[in-house]
Amino acid sequence: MISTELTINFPRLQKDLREISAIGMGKNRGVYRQAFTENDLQARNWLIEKISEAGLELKVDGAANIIARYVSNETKRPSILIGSHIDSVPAAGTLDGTLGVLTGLEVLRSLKENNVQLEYPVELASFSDEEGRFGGLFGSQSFIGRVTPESIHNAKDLSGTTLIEAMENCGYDAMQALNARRTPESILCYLELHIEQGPVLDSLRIPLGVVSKISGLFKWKISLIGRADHAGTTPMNMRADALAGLSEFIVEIPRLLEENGNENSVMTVGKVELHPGVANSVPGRVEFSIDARSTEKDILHEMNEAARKTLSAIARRRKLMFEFQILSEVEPVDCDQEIISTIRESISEMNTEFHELPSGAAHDAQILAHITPVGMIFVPSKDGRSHSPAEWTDWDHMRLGAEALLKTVCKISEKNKNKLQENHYG
Ligand code: HGY
Ligand code: MN
Ligand code: MN
Repeated sequence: MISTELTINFPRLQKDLREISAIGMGKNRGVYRQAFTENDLQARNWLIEKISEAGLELKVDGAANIIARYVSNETKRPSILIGSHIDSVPAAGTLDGTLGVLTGLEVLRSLKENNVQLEYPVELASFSDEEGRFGGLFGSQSFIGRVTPESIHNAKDLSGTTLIEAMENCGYDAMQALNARRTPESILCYLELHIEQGPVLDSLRIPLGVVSKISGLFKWKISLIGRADHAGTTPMNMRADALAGLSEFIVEIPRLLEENGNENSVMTVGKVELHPGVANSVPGRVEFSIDARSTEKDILHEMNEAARKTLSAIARRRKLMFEFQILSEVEPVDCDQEIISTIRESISEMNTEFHELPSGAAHDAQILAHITPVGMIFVPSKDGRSHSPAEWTDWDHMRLGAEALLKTVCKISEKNKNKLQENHYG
């Protein structure tokens, strides 16, 4: 039986967070740790050093996922896997992904320092490029064997840098990602602690969240192509103005979601580039991103169809062409009911309030869900802010989240031990 006094070393977690937050901290206190950049590499090296210092087994797989492992009894049993990411979007906060990796590291260190005897190894994975500089969830997709030589070869960021080049600059061979696949039998289940990145827990003043389902998404890069013309001499009715086309599409988004989405549906145009992009030329070409999300697979499909139809109707009416590139498509998933109830039990034993809610953000957990049962613990985001330097979570909520993660790992080991014994006598 595992001692109820078992706890994490919170001051150490705070110190870790302060240290890694300084890596890639740029202007206006934003974090710039995009995947396979110099800053990401520095953070990777920092994490590798922490894992080695803790005396945990360390591995960097073919997709450059950093993996730590704690084994109490030499067993060939599958691992309880904890994961998240330390790469960030540009001008990010300090917690998105990183808090999940650091609390996972703290769980493994606490288990090891207290020589806790579990029935299963416990692993921590810091997955590469979760944020999708090169499409999305590259590290966890490789971990479950969903990358191909073609998908690796074609992956590039919005400025045209290829994944192969970026990984090579960091000393990795991208094609080795083909060797990162882990068999489903080697993983018992997957847990991820993450900031909510939305306003629900903060507005309810509830310290912890248990995730019921994780939104799916599609992410496109679109080019609308009209004709660059003189801004002074071209009559309005003779223009093929690409930006006017995009502007009309953006105005259509609320109607498109009302007709085809549900209360969890969102659609965002987050990046726009104009060509030639000067005041006295009619925009002949506009390149932009569409990021659309829903918790329901069929609704996401409706949104996808509706967006395509709306774009082609606008292009036709305005004499524009449009090119289309799918950057990423990720299915929505349900979290595992047994893990959900184990997380609920753990938090209840801590006499702490929690709320069950869906995740609007994508997470590595929804990739792992294709090979193993998954569960997620949320901590509140102040004012619901994320992907911004305003991102923050109360220290006490971080501590509660880490304690809940540790408790859940021990509970899962206990529950499955009994299951194993049942199987043994079954
Ligand atoms: O985009 C997302 O939902 C996540 O932050 N990668
Ligand atoms: Mn994240
Ligand atoms: Mn993110």
